[in-house]
Amino acid sequence: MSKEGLGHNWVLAKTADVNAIAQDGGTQGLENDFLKQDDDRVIAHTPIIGGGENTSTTFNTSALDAKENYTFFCSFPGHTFMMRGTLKVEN
Ligand SMILES: [Cu+2]
Repeated sequence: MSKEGLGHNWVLAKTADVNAIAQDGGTQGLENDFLKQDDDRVIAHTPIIGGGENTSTTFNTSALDAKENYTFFCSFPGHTFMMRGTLKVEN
């Protein structure tokens, strides 16, 4: 499906920040990738893409803390609770 109908992205944040980021982003629209612009809580994110599309993002893993809990998720409205996973940092 198109990104307008059923888009997805990949957003990385501290687990404790995920729900607030998703709530704030839900009203920001596709043009903002359903994220509040310049949200300091977002460590990395891709744009929203649709079926058959590819995207990527890069971020500095040395800034991540092994004692912190990180979650990656999709910020498209309604997806955040189903489309998520855990990022573990080991050093
Ligand atoms: Cu999604």
